[in-house]
Amino acid sequence: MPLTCITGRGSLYYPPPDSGGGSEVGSMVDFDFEDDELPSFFNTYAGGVISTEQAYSGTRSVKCTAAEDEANLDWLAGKPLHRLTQGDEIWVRFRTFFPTGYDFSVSTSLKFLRVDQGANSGVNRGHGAHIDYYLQSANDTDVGFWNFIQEDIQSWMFAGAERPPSGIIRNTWQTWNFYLLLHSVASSARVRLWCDETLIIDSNTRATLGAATNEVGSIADGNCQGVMFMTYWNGGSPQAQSCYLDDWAISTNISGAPTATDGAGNPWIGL
Ligand SMILES: [Ca+2]
Repeated sequence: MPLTCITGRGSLYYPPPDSGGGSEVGSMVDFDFEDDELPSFFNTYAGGVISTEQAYSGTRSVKCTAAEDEANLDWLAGKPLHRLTQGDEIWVRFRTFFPTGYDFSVSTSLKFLRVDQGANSGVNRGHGAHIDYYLQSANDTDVGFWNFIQEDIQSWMFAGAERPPSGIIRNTWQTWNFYLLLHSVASSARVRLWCDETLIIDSNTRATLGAATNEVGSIADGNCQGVMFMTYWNGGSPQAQSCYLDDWAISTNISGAPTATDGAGNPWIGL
């Protein structure tokens, strides 16, 4: 299997889906959103528009807008070229800009940084329950806390004051990295989340797959949702508002693990 990294940086290029015949090319994607249209990687939900209002790299980013009371955001989700199964790993990196006044108020949890996983056959292949970081207890001034849930298990990783601070700063570009080691046994799974250079969550207390045979689906799987930024706002956005995203990169163990490491030696895509 070739360990080819496909980069879409600065272009719309993204290879066609593999035929499932074992000739998968890599799933490394790296988008700086400097073109006129969203890359075709965002094949599940392409919500968002290219904007020059804010940028981390170059002069453009993706502007993601919620209307007041809008819950179903459908912002930026894409299916990888190949399926990921038990023992596989995925790294994601992107940058966000939440303007001054951005109101995170939500009825329960704001669903953030999601990956869809599910059964390995049928129309719902790779689609079943989400692997989620949720933002909780945030509002018009507070930036709240992170929590984690793999929805097949319905058990929060953190409770009450144990939840790690979100670290969100309004009106500032921030870089988020997350890592998942996919496994149905908690002690063999791993979840990590970084805000800029800070490792906020590092845990193997929750399984990341609902069953040993579950998969993160590929572009060949009709109902799977893939890797998502923000897709649903419980109770709806409290106001009409926009945020911005730039420099989205995804790598897997199949395309090749990132060679960069954080200060503790953990592989990550990096800043
Ligand atoms: Ca850019």
